[in-house]
Amino acid sequence: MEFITNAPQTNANVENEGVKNYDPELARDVLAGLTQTPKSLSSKYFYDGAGSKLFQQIMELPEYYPTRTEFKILEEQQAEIAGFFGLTDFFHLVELGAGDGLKTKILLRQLLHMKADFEYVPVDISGDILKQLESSLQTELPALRTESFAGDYFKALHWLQHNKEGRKVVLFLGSNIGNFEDNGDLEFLQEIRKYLKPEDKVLVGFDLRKDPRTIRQAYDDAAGVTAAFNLNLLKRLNRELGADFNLKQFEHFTDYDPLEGVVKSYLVSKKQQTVTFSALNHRVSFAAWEAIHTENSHKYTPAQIEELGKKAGLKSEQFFTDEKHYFADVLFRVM
Ligand code: AVI
Repeated sequence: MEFITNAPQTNANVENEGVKNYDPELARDVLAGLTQTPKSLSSKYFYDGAGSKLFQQIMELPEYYPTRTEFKILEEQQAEIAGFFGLTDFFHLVELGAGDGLKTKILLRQLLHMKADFEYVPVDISGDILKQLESSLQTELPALRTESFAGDYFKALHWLQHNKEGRKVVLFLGSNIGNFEDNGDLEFLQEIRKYLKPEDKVLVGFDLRKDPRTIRQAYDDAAGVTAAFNLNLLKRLNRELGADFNLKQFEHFTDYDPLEGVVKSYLVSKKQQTVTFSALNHRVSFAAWEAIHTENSHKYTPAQIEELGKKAGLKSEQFFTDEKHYFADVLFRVM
């Protein structure tokens, strides 16, 4: 049996020899994650071009209820939600992780209809997605004032601090808050809170606890799209770091723990194998059935949401939810 991690590699993988310029942050994170026990890879690396497309497909799956449910909440309660933003004076409507803005356009249309004085500031890690969003907004909502920011959330918050004076309403939709590790959800809200003033507001999407089977199915769909989404991470490492993961020798596994309220997703090695990262001169060994943790997806109780807000210095002002109480968009004000 062979247990090699981080061993220098002598024979370059010919197939991927071309990888010269790799993202050093990706390389550092991947090596750190795959040389620790248990192994892990960050879910933030899911979203390359193919991963973003697969996520779009996930959002349309019959089993994946969060997107549909949040869409309905926004559609049915748009006027009330917009009213809570406070429409008497100018504000920046900042959206962290704007993506294709499909859900947000419901609120944007409503705000324009209510003659609100605001500027929309979409933030996303992907500059390409922002360009597409900007051009669709130009055609669909030409009266909208927009300035976007491409970068990670923390850089965006820093940029906002120095470039967008005045009142802010921050949107963090889609239950992205559930994808942090450990106390990352609290730390993230605390970080947002640091940049806010007493008159500012935050609207956050939370996936709520429900029948554990409903939750489990949402992350293990019959068509295998979520499996492809998870496995695409290995494809990305093959392409960007010259790795030689054989995708047939890894499988998607996911489970929901109703006590913890977390869906945990893994890529499991089906046999004992060694993967070579030719661009990094590293090899990583996997035991048979060894798992790489790839994602957490937290589900919340209303009490947990209030407590989370309180710890971050945010008071929950209103829960906007659906009739089955599957999902909640929660409006917080600064305490
Ligand atoms: C982006 N995020 C909120 C999704 C979720 O539900 O945790 C990502 C996802 N992973 C598998 N399916 C969807």
